[in-house]
Amino acid sequence: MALPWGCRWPLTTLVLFHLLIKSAISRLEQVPTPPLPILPLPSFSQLKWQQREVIMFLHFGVNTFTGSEWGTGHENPAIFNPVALNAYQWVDTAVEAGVSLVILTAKHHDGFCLWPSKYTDHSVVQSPWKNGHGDVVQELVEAAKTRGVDVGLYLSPWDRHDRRYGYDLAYNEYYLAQLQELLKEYGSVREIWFDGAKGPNAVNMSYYFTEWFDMVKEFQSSINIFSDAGPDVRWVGNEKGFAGNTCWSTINRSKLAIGKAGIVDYLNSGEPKGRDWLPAECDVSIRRGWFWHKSESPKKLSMLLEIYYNSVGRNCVLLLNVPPNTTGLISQQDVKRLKEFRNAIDTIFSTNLAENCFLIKASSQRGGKGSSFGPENVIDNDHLWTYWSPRDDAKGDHWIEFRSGTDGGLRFNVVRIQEAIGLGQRIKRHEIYVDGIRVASGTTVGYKRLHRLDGGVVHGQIVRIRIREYKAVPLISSVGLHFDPYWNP
Ligand code: FUL
Repeated sequence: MALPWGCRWPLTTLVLFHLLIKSAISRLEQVPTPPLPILPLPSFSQLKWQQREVIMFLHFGVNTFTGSEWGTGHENPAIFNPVALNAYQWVDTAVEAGVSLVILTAKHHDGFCLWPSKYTDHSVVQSPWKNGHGDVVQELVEAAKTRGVDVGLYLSPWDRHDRRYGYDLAYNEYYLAQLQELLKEYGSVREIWFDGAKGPNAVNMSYYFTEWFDMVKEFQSSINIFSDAGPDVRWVGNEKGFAGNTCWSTINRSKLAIGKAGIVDYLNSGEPKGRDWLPAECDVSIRRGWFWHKSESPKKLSMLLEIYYNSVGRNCVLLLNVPPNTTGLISQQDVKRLKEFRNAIDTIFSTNLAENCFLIKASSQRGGKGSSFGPENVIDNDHLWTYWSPRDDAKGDHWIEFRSGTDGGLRFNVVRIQEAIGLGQRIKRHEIYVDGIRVASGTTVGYKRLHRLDGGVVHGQIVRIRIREYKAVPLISSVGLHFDPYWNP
C-alpha cells in the first residue's frame, strides 16, 4: 500500500524544516519597525516645499514704473516698458542664492496682467514692451525650466481695475477664468499665492474660495495653495519674515479665514493640538517695499541672517522678495547681497562639528543597539527618513549626547535640531547643555530649529540635548553644532 504523500519524508527532515521556518519568522519579527506616525502629517508636496527652505518672490508690474506699492488700477499700460527684461538673470540670481522656487506677481492689486490674458484689456498686450507681444509669465517659465527651477504664481484677488470687481458672480468667474489660463497654459506651477489684502472697494465682495481651490487642484496635482488659511501653506501673520518662537506646523483651519482680523498671533505660532498640517511661510522683502523703488536699497546681511534664523530656523520656509527694476533686471546691489547671504549660510552650516565626535549616545534606542533607529542617524545626510528614536516605553526626558574626540573640545555658537516630520511634529520643549551647563532652551523644533547661542561661543567636551516635553516619542533626524562667524551677541 502506498504511504500518504507527507509520510514519504523522514520525520527528522520535517522537524528540521519546521525549525528553519520558525527561526526565519522569529528573525523577521525581531526587525524593529518604524514607530507609528502622530497625526496630522504633511502631504508629499508640503514636504517638498519645506525642504526648499528659502524661496523667492518677484514683485513686478506697473508699480515698478510708478514708484507706488499699491497701484490705483488707473495706470496707463504705456508706462510698462522693461526694455532689458531678462528672466534668465532673475532665475540665475535665484540659483546662486540656493533658491529652487520663484513666485511671480502675475497680477497685483492694480489689475495689470503680466501675461496676455484674453479676458482683459489691461495687460502686457496694451504696453509698448515688445510691441505688445511680450509675456512675462512665459519668459519666466522658460528660463526657470532651462535652469531646473520651479515656478509659482501670485494672482491678486483684490482688483482695483476690473469693473466686474464688486459683483460677486461676474468677478469670481473672471478670476476663475484667469486662474485657468495660468494653470493650464504654463506647465507645472508649484505654488499659488492668494493674497488676503483688500481695500475699500472690496467691502461687498466675496470670493468663491472653494471653487478656486478645487479648480487649482484639478489643474495642478503637485501645487501648494498659499493663503492666510491654507489649505497647504499658511501665512505667518506678519511681513517681517519672523515666525513665532514656538511654531507648530499644525493648526485648526476651522479657526482661520482669509483676511480675518485677530488671528495673526495664532498664525504665528500654530497649535500643538491642531488637526490640520498647515506649515507657515514667512514673506518679507529684501528692500523696504515689495516693488522696486529707486530710493531703496537692500537690507544688510546681518538683517537677512536674523530673518533666516527666525524663519527657516523656526520651522518655516522663507519667501524672500527680490523685485526686478524698471529695466526688467534684478539690481546688482540685490544680486550682490543675495550672494553674500548664500555664502554666509554655506559658511555657517557646511561644517558640522557633531560629525567629528567620537561618541554619540542616547537615553534609549528603539529596538535596542544595532537597530536602524540609533543616535548615529542624526549626523547622516538624510534629514527626513533616518532618525534617532528612543524606546516607546521609555519614560521621562529623552536625551542625545555628543562627546568630543579631541582635547581641544567643541567650539560653536549655533545648534541645529531637526525632527523627522514625515512622522508628525512631536517636540514641545527642549534644552541644550554643554558640560552640564544649560546654554539654550526652546519649545518646538519641527523641520528645523536653529539656536544662535545668546551667550556667544561655547567651548566644551560634552553636548547634551534633552527633550523635556513631547506629544509622542521624539524622532530626531539631524543635529548640527556650527560656528557662525557673523554672530556677535
Ligand atoms: C500684501 C500686499 O498688499 C503687498 O503689496 C504684497 O504683495 C504682499 C506680499 O502681500 O498683502
